[in-house]
Amino acid sequence: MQTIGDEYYMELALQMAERAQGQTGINPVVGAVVVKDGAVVGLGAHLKRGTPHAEVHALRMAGPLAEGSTVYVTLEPCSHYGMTPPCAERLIEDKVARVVVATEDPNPQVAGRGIGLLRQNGIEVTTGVLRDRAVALNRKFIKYITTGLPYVTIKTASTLDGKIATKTGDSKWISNEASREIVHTMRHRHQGIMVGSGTVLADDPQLTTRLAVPGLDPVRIIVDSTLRVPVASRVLSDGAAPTLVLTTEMADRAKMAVLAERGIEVIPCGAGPHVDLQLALQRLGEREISSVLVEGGGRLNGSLLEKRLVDEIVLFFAPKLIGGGEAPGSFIFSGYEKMSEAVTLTSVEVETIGDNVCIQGRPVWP
Ligand code: AOF
Ligand code: ZN
Repeated sequence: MQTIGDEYYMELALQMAERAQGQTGINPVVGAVVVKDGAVVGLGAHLKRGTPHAEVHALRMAGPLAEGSTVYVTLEPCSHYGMTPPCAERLIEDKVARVVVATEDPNPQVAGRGIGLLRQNGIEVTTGVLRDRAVALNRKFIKYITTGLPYVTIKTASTLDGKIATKTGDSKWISNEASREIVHTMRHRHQGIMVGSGTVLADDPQLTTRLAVPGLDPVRIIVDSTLRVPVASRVLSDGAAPTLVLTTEMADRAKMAVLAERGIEVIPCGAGPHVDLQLALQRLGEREISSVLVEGGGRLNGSLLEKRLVDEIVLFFAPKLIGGGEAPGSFIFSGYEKMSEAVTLTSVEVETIGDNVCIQGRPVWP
């Protein structure tokens, strides 16, 4: 049964987990709080894959005070031996009285067994406290652990007339500096960053996390069906972060070898002529890339949208108008005939960032 104070302590556990976003790899972000006789006696968060889980850090801090305590944890305690031993067993050993869980662990190796184990050992378990927030926080983990495919976020920065560059290809800058800061935090929170070959040719971007703190660099993923990106481009030559190139079986073997020599993995995805994007996501998942931020251009965005491979869209709009029939839009694909066929965003959030507007949501197809 939920008691007064449960949301208060779960809130603290969620806040710690939120701060660890981007640094746990394919693992979820998790926070834990140990409360005894009305006082917090232990705090913990899972910080990095292969290191202790949130509950273990918090229980270590609590020491002997863990006995008879209530432990708040944002994800069901694990019941399996992974890179670390099961947290449910540790909670039982430490004789905690009650465990409050925000949401169940969708990992098929756990999936309710952690909660079951606690209950079998006489520990009172309450579930569902601030569940929606806990689920939203681990949306990338949840998709990856249940499908093996990375969570795909498309980010665009466009003018009010939906353009991502002028008719001559100029795009620096469309969104304001504060919006660009947010994008760098988004890079930190994804394991991969994906662009099409056209974007590399037009902008020669670095695709690293530079402006914001903290900042881990995602793996750079270039979608290049014909291997036309020059080896001198920054993503292929600066060594600032690992780079993967997704191409097709039709790609030039000699160029593949040149890239391989430079330590760049080239992954053929399908027979061609275009990269099979569904297969590409599968290949990325196999390499333990559980989230991908797509930063364009319009063709890659359009293809992913048309193939329904997108989990989330974040659009930044700047109060500018540039016109030009040839100026690229943010989603280029053959398009629908009727408004009733339109892709719609749900769970929409709107935020103003100075004079820019950020709209984000989850696409649904009719
Ligand atoms: C918890 N608390 O803090 C986390 C959990 O390889 P391992 O040992 O790190 O196990 C990873 C799995 O454990 C992960 O897929 C998820 O099911 C769970 N993560 N569980 O009780 C934590 N990070
Ligand atoms: Zn665990």
